[in-house]
Amino acid sequence: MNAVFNVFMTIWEYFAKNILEQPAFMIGFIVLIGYLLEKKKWYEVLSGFLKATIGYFILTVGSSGLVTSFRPILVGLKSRFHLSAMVTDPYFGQNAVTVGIMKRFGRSFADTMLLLLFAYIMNILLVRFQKYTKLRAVFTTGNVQVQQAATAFWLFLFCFPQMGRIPLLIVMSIVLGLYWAVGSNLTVGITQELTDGAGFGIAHQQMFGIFIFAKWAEWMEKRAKAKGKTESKRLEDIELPGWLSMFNDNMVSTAILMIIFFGIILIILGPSYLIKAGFMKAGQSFVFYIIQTSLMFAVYLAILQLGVRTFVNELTESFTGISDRWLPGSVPGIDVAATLGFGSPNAATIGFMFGALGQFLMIILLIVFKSPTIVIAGFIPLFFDNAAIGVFANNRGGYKYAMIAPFISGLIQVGGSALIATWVGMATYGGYLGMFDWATVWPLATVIMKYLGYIGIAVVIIIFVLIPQLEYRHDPKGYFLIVKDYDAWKKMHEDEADAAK
Ligand code: ASC
Repeated sequence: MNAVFNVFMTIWEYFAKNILEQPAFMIGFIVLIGYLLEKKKWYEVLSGFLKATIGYFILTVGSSGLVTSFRPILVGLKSRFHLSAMVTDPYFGQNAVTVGIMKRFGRSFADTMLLLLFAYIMNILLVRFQKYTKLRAVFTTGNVQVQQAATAFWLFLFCFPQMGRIPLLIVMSIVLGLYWAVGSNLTVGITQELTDGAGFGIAHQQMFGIFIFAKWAEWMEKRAKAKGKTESKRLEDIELPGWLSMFNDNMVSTAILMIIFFGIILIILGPSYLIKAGFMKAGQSFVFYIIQTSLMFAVYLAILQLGVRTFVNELTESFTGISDRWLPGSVPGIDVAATLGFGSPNAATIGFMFGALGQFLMIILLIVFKSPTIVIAGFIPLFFDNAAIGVFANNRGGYKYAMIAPFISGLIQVGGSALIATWVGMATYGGYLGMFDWATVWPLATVIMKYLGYIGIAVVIIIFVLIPQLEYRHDPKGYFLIVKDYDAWKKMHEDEADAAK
């Protein structure tokens, strides 16, 4: 029995490490299976697999290029000024768990693979029994799930330090599995509208955040219109006149904004630090170093968007194979970076900038009010959360919300992360995940579980289970139609709007 289990686990670990935690292959294989189920010719299946995998890898080149170029610059502020501060970044957070969990709780977390297995089974079952659960999205970003499992492990141990290995694994599989399914499901409708029916949802770390800000922007704009105020145009509909017209071009506007933004940070760091820390070569012109570094932002953003364009069509076409046969009414949840290929490209840049303003303001407040934990803004939460929130808020409310929503998000990301990481003791180990949901939803769940104990676990589960039910109630006719047949949904929506006139 044990031997069978061991063989099974070896196979699963191979699969998890090489495919689940490599979303490019995960998406590639989903496309492959989808086309096989659609009985496409072998060469169409092969080219679909290759295009989807290559496209996703291109997206990764863009997103990891951004991270590896700009994360050290922000973290540089910490070493330049010898600050003892916590970096908000998923990888720093994972590292803090790995290092700190033994010291703090005397435990190590070796069950990641089992957790991934249970989570996938749970997610697929929740979608399979969609008639009851009303859940429509399957998470495919295993790399992110591993980071979240690490942080969740710490939060659960903080609430239930005595809980044994197996009960903890079970509770975590249920609660995390629900968070993945429910969070991803929340993004399905708004992502379908943003992408004009590309057929995916978001499987990442700010799903609740995106939903809340998207709905808030929409609601604010509706209210303003009802009061007869002038509408807040979408960024893509604004034509700037005269010299400002250069900002109509996404590459140009990104480049100029980033030269200002990173220019200021690089000047604060100063050439002698940059040379000592290995960023800049001795003898290199500081001015050209700033320009080149900042332009790379626009370069990586363009690569990221090319990646999205390369794989999205394959995914859209092939997934009907899977949803027709195995998982009716479902879509895959994918990396949030994919949404940056849609809507207004300028919204991503603006979201990032205003998110940074919010984060920096909150960091100043932490310093002024002598917070025990000072935060260094990590690049991943700063960019990926707020760029996406900017894109969605612009799409649903207009340009004003592409600025206000990320600004508020930035304040919350830093404030929420500082509070939770100080309280649960992660701040001591130098990092916290820092993404929007992990500065809001998860701290809230932690408070509930810490104070209500086992009843708290039940409360958290019930809240997660109820969310998709409420969403469904809100729009029973369109809820499944928007994934099953987007064009039909659009027509129904237009007819309803006409009838209301
Ligand atoms: C994350 C994380 C990354 C990035 C990437 C964005 O949360 O761990 O590597 O965001 O997924 O494309």
